[in-house]
This record gives sequence, C-alpha cells and structure tokens, in this order.
Amino acid sequence: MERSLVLLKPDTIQRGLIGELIGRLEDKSLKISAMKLMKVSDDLARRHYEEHLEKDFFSDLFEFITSSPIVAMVVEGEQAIEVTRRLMGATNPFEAEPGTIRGDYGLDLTKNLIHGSDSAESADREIDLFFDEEEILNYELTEKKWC
Ligand code: 3AN
Repeated sequence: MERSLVLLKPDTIQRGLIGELIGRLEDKSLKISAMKLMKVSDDLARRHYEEHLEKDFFSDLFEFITSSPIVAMVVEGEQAIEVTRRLMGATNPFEAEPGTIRGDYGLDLTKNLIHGSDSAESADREIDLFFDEEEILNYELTEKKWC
C-alpha cells in the first residue's frame, strides 16, 4: 500500500468543500489513516514548499497556505499518489479536466484547493512534516473485499 500526504487548502475550508473533496477520495476507496484541522505555521509552510522558495510565486503561495486553517490527511491505497493526483487534476485549474477537483472547483494557480504528494519520496518527507507516526492509524476498511 502506498501513502500520500493530502492537504485541503484554505479555500476548500472557506468555501465549505471539505465534505465534497473528502467524498471524492472516499469514493475511490482511498483510506484516510490520519486527519487533522490545523493552521500551517510560517516555518512549516517554508519547509513544505522548500522547492519553491526561490520562485516568484512563493510569497503568494506562502500567504495563502498560512492564511486560514487547512485539513491535513494521510491517505493510503494502491498507487495512492497517482490516484490522488488524477482526482486532483492539473495544477492550473484553467487546464484541469472537468470531473477533476481542480477542474470543477479550482479558480487560479494559488486557489487550487488541494495538495497531493507527487512521488513516494515527497510523500515520506511531507507526511513526516505534518504528522507524528502515532497519529497515523493502522486499521482495515471492512468493505475492502468489495473494492
Ligand atoms: P502541485 O500542487 O500540482 O503538485 P506544484 O508542486 O508544482 O503543484 O506547486 C505547488 C503549488 O504552488 C501549487 N499547488 C500551486 O498552488 C502553486 N503554484 C505552482 N505553480 C505556480 C505558478 N506558476 N504561479 C502561482 N502558483 C503556483
């Protein structure tokens, strides 16, 4: 089983889309093994987006992710990273296909609702930033045999 870090960004919470977005992950049988509502500190934002520190859009990204609470989750499943990113759609909501989260709800490159890890290495690093190991629960979904 693969793990991915998923963040529902401030626009998801402010627009009342938490349930809708979590539903899309659940519909695809991804298992939520950790979840919390939290404010992203300045330090955590810099560490999470370290690859973008030098980009000209970093300040927009930083202001946005620290502006209001987010929901952080660890989701698990077969090919969870690829599956989650397909459900999310392209980074740019103007290019994201209808039917994807960003295609249906995304407004611009900053307000694009959701983050999902882009590789197994990123997932390990990002999960470690947002969660202590004991916050990640080990359990089975009982309807699993039907999926
Ligand atoms: P993704 O979230 O699809 O993995 P990344 O990792 O390339 O995309 O970028 C991280 C975040 O940075 C994106 N979710 C988006 O909010 C923001 N971002 C990426 N590229 C741009 C850009 N050209 N202008 C503004 N924001 C951007």
